[in-house]
Formats: sequence, structure tokens, C-alpha cells
Amino acid sequence: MADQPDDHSTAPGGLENLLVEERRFPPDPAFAAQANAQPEMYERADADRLGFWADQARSLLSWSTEFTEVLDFSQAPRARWFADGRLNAAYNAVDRHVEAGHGDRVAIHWEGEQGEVRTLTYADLQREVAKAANTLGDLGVTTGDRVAIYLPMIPEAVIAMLACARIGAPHSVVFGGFSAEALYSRIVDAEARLVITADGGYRRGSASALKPAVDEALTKGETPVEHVLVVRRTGQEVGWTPGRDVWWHESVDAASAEHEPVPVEAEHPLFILYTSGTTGRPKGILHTTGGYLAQAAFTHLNVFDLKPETDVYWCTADVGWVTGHTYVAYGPLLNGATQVMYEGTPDTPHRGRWWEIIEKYGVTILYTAPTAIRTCMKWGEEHPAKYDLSSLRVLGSVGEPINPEAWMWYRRVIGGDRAPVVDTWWQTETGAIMISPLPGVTAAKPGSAQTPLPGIAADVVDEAGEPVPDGAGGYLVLAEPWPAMLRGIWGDEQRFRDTYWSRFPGKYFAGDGAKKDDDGDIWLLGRVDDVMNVSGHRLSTTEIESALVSHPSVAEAAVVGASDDTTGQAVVAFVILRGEAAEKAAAEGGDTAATVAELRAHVAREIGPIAKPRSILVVAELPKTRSGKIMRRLLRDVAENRTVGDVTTLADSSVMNLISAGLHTPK
Ligand code: 6R9
Repeated sequence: MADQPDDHSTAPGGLENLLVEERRFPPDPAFAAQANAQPEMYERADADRLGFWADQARSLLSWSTEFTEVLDFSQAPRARWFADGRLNAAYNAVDRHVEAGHGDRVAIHWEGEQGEVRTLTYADLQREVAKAANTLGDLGVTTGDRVAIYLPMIPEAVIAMLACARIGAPHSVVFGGFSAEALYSRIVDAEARLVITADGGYRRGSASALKPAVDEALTKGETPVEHVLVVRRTGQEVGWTPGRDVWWHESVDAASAEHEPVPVEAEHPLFILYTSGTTGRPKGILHTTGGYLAQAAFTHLNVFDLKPETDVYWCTADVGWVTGHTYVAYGPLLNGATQVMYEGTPDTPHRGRWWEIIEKYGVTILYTAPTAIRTCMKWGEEHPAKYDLSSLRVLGSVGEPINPEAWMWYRRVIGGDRAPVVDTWWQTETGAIMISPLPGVTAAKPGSAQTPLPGIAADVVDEAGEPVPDGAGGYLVLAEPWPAMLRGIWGDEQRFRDTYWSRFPGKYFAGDGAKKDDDGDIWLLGRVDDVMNVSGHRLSTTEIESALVSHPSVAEAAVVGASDDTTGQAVVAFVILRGEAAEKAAAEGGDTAATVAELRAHVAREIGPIAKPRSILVVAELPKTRSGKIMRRLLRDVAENRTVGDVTTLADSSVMNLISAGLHTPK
């Protein structure tokens, strides 16, 4: 039960407190007329779910051996999709586009933080991937061996992933911001034979080293690692272990560009990606080939309305996260897209950097996270206003619930009140998008992911696992297997069953709270361990955060439930003020009492007096993981006057010191 959300949390059902969001954005008829997605897809999938997915797998992928079986769920919860078919992921992502005459199409416009540019066509990518695959073979890696990839956002990250896929060696990408310790434990858990890394990468204007973390990781204990393949990116000095370490530019550049992709069974492992559970060590989420690729391609094509000949797509996620796997490395390339890949941060060297990139490449589809959108809101409209963003035609959001105010800002300021916004719900475990509006089909509601995609059986259930009626809240579950579903936790079958399949037998429990509105549309309410119970009323952290952020003084907000003798839990909010309000508070010697009173009243107005935070703390920063998720666990420690827990997964671990110090500064 290690990964079950805290048991004190109950289903987020108290609908009396939910924000009422009435705005609707029906599809523009001109957009609908050209859209990839069609309303009939839902009917087709409802009538024959397996037939629908078989059609996608056949039409979107090239198989070296056609499959005849679609789904085998007889060994549930382990699913097998398209199991008697064979294919190769890298062939599907690269070679077949070259064979179809698209070798000259740009696959990747890479932009370094300092403005350096590299352009790789599909033909270039094919050559590089083939060479890298030959090098992996020379280094003793064969089909089935695991390879750890620890790289910055440079084209070699995608090339390395595809080279692994080309020989059927599952990759385990470890985010470049993780520590040597985290890298070591992932190398050991997956028993990786090879590590692919770089001397360093550029971040916030300077070179930061990566190779030393690999060197350190490999001294922490016995590992099966035989070689370390090192990309030269920054040119900084690196330690070198002769016989073990190999330069990419010496080995890959000299390798033959002829390489036969290895066809693997559809259920052959494609990658392992580690994600944190609620407690304990990270889980190695296992994805296999055929089903994962089919859903990656289908969702990328339809949720983003991709037109490979004309679109320029940009997903801002790092390849270290699942979004970077499915919507940087695999989805776009499977569909023959042209994409932008950016190495750096959104404010280096200036706060208009993203918008400058969009103007420069004529980006048409942008996929990013709510935390980034809210940060840009905080910086102000003047930054995007300096650039021509009129090329944008679809905007995506992923990673956490997007509050309606951020959604509206995204649509208006970035999308020119024209581009549809798709709020896409999914997880590392689901492999690909599961719940999302379809652009050109769905009348969008700000803040709601709305509808399970065609062929996806998502529902909201109560404590007993029964579907709740429209207008009620509960737990999000997936009632039927889906092609890109995880096939297990690497090396830990029991944990896989306990974590996802024990709470509601026969159904996958996602760990998220959700409600269905009166139209049956799904609203994600945050993790169920983030749901509060105040005086018997169930309140969502997301809802109260949304209410706070809708106040003109607030840039960002995080809400936690702190235990309270009287009410069970009490609402404690942490807010970052916007420019003017922040300046005013500073001018008044840090006195925020008036603002806090106003915000408490505002929440009471927006949701109801029950939701009024017991306390609101004005802070300069919020603790976030490197993927941008707010670590409410740490804020709960502060709110409950406990010693702050483990901060090692924070992007900036000093943030907690700031917050704790702020609390004790007499105002
Ligand atoms: C893709 C990704 C998964 C968790 C998930 C949920 C939250 C992601 C969301 C969302 C509301 C959305 N989440 N997308 N919540 N609306 N559109 O983020 O994977 O890092 O595994 O996180 O993120 O809580 O359970 P991962």
C-alpha cells in the first residue's frame, strides 16, 4: 500500500463549494472544417473500441509483421496490445518518412539558450540515429539491454533514445537536473549497461556540468555499467576513465550510417521512466512498443490537429519527463512533424525568449504547463506583446489542473483569442493523453479537460467504485485498458498491483480527484492526497487556488490542508503577489495584513465561507519540483509547524528556507 494516497483523504465530493465556470468556447467553423478530429470518432470507438484502436495502430504505424490480435487482458492487470505484431519504433519515427520522400523536411529546429541553431532534417536524423545505433552495438549493447540517458535538451537526447529503440534496448532517461544519487539508484534499479551523457549543458546563461554526476554515481556502489558515452556540448573539462568513457564525437561520428532497425514484438519494452510515488523509492514505469506508439501517434495527430506539411510544433517539456518522451521524442516524429526543441529557460537571456522563438520559427502549435503560463502572467503581457504570435493555432496544457484565469490568459494573450486551448490530462503511467477536448470538435470550458478521448474509458467513481452521477465528485478511474498503458513497475509486480489496481478492483486508480459537471464533462481536482476535508466539507486545493489566482493581486497560489483540532483540516494558502500589490506591501514594510484580509474575503465570495483560508502567507517563491509541480507536502509541513521534510526533489531547495524564514520575520 506504499503508494496509496493518504487514507485521511476522502472523495472530493462537496459540489456545493465548486467554482461555477460558465464560459464556453465553441470551435470556430473554419477550424472545424479542416480539423483532423471528427465527432464521429467517438461513435466509432464507442461501437467497437478495440476495432478503433486496431485501425489507429494500422493506419498510423508501419509494421514489419502485421498483428492479428488486438488486446489480451486475460492476465489482468497486465495488458498485451497487438502482441503478435512486430515493428521498430525508430523506423516508424524516422526512416519511413525518408522512404516516403520527406527526407528534406526539418524534423528538429534546435535552438540553444545562447541563440545557437542546429537544423536536422529527417534524412539527417536517420543518419545520426543509425550511426548512434552502430556505436551502441560496438559498445556491447544488444536488444533487451537497458541504457541510461542523462543529457541536456540537445538533439543527441532524441537521437540517443531513438538509437536505443532502433536496436530494441529499452532506455531509461534520467532528468539532467537530478542528482548523482538519483542517477545511481535508477542505474542500479534498471541494471543499465551503458550511460549516455554530456560534459554539461547551458542553463540560465552558464554551462553546468553533468559528467561529474555520472562519475560520482558510478562510485556509489557496484553497477552493471560498462561504458559511458559522452557528448561534447559545453567543452568544459571532464574527468575521464580510460576504457570506460567514450566520446560521442569520436565514436558516433566515425560509425557507419548503415544500420538495419531491429523489428521487435509489439510488447517489447521501449522504455522505463521513473516517477515518484507518494512515498518510498521512485517507480520505474514500464512502457512497451506497439500500443504506446499507436496512442502517441493518434493523440499527437488529433489533440494538436497536426498537419505535418505545414505545422511547426513546439512542446516545451524536457525529455526527462514523460511529456518529453511522448510529445517531443515519439509522437511528433511518428507523425512526420517539424518541431522546435529549445535548450534553455524561458527567461534567458530575457523574459520574451519563448515568444521570440515562436515568432522566429512561426510556431503553430504550443504545448506547455500551467506553471509556465502563470509565470508568464506574473511577468506581464508586455513580454509576449513584443512578438508576432499570429502563427499559433493550437495551444496545449499539461501537468496539473489549469485554473480558469490562466486558461483565459493563455487563450487571449498567447492565442490571440483565436487558437483553441486543449487541457490534456494524462500521467507517466498512461503513456499518452487520455482526457482532453478535441480542437475543432469540443466546445471548450476554461479549466476542464472535459472528455475522455475516443477509445478511452475514464470515469469518476465514489468510495465504493460506483460511477457518480453528473454534477457529483469522486475519484478518477480508467475502466478499460488502453494501448499506451504502463505494463508494470520495473521489477516490482506487487507494487504495480497495489498502487493502481487494489483500490477499485478491475479499474485503474489514477490517484486524482475529479468531478463531473452537469454536462458530464470531467474537471480534474488535483491529487486525492491534496483534497481537504474541512468540517466535513470536501474542498479541493485546486478550487481555492483558482479562486485566489482570480484576484488581481495574486500571481500564484498554493493551498494545503493543515490538521486542525476543531475542523479536522484547515485551509492554509501560500500566495505570491503580483507586481503592484507586491510593491505596495514592500512599501508598507512588508505589512500584508490588509491584502490577506481582502484575499480571505475574496475566497469566501468566490466559493463560500467554508473555503476561507485560516491563514494566508505571502511568499516570494513556491517550492516546485523540476517538472514544475508544487510540492504541497512541504507547505503542509510549514503549515503544521513541523520540520520541513525531504527537499531533494525541489528545483531550488533554498526556497523552503526563504518561506520558513519569512514566517518568522516579525512584520
Ligand atoms: C503528463 C504528466 C501526472 C499527474 C496526474 C495529475 C496531474 C497532469 C493534468 C493534471 C489536471 C491536467 N496532471 N495533467 N491534472 N489536469 N491536464 O504530467 O505526467 O508527471 O506523471 O503527472 O499530473 O495529478 O496524476 P506526470
